Amino acid sequence: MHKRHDADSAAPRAPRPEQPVPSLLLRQCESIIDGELDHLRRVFRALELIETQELYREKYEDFTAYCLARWPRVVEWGFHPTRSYHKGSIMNYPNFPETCQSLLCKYLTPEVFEALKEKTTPNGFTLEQAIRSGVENPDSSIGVYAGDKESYEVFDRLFDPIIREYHGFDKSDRHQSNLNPEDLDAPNPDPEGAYILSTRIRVGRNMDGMPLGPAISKEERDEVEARVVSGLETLDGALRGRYYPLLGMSEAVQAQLIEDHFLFKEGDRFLESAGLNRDWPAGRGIYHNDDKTFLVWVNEEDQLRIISMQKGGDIKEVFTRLVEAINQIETKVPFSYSEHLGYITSCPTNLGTAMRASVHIALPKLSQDMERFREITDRHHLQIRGIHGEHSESEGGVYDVSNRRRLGITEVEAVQDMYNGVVELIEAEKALNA
Ligand code: ADP
Ligand code: IOM
Repeated sequence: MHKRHDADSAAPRAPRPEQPVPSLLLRQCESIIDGELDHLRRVFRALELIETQELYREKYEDFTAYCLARWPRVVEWGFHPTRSYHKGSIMNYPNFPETCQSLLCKYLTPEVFEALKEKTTPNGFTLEQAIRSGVENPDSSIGVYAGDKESYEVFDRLFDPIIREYHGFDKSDRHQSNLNPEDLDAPNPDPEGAYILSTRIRVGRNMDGMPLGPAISKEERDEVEARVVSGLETLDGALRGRYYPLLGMSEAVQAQLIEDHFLFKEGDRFLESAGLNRDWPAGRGIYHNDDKTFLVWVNEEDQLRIISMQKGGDIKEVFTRLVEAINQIETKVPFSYSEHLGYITSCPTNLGTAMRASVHIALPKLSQDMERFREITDRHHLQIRGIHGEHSESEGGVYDVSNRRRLGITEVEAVQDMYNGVVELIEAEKALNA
């Protein structure tokens, strides 16, 4: 039951904010679910937060526009001037800051927004959920997530141009796969180990028939974990290992695994806004062999991240181990796949091969001329990251260089892109040292 509250009727049933809530704000608060104290508390917390900001007066036309752009979740909490609590159907067009460079800002035009704002997938995933990460984090590179396979069709007017720009892949194109290591031409580009510190190749996978991370329920996530772990426990040879759930892992062990680049970090704000950190840490964990050359992340951005990594630049050995792992795991766990989009992932950048092949490479001279560095990486369709993963910085002239495209090219081509670019980067660095 929905009921309107004013300051006096609401106050005795919830802790009073330290400052009185301005009447302007209260007038906006038309729908608070009756009898739900927690709900009411959250609304007041939001009011307090907003009250301290006062920024909306300068930048936003009205208070609602400000709230919707800044805290889309406020809407879920029942805070909206004209409509009752109804998850997902009440958004206004977000106010992106002028500095926003994400593909969401670029392609979520008011027309696309109007066409999609009331749509939901069969799992109940909404546009508001899909774009929340990019709205709350305007520094996202993409800013949009799928909650299920159907999101890519239901919200195609948003996803298609993003996919086209990121991967160079059109609606009429068809994805292709080649996981044959024999087709990869990649002799170690740095046998002396002067430049490449380590090589890592990963693929993302999600279980067929399950919602993706942003829309999955706790029960479903736990079921994914159980089914994946029971599959992993049958692996043998070099892939044999153990599963370490995050629940119960000591903080020290977790921190060391992250520091050593084996485990995903905690509290990522982009994933948080996408709904990917719900119920943390339950259902998450890492499987690895003794040498930590083969690892599987469970229920991070994707339900599985299958990873092969080792010190040095033997890219072919890393790829061969990964292919062996993928082939074994897919006989145990059915993966979500589409003829058009390849492997289905929660972020559109990972569709297709879902493969990111990277080296940690020391380029202290070349990186002093980032324009030249980028000219080489762009020509080979590569991306530059810092050494603690996406959204991190370089340290000591060491960078993470990886293939950027993943859809519409085969796995072999993705790794070949990385290899060819790395060879040229090493040549450029060598020339600067001569
Ligand atoms: P993903 O590749 O899974 O999308 P990130 O970019 O967040 O994710 O990287 C995950 C982790 O993998 C980070 O700790 C990062 O430093 C590490 N990593 C990536 N590439 C390499 C590499 N070539 N060698 C060692 N660690 C790497
Ligand atoms: N894959 C995802 N973490 N990323 C592209 C986030 C972003 O939009 O910046």
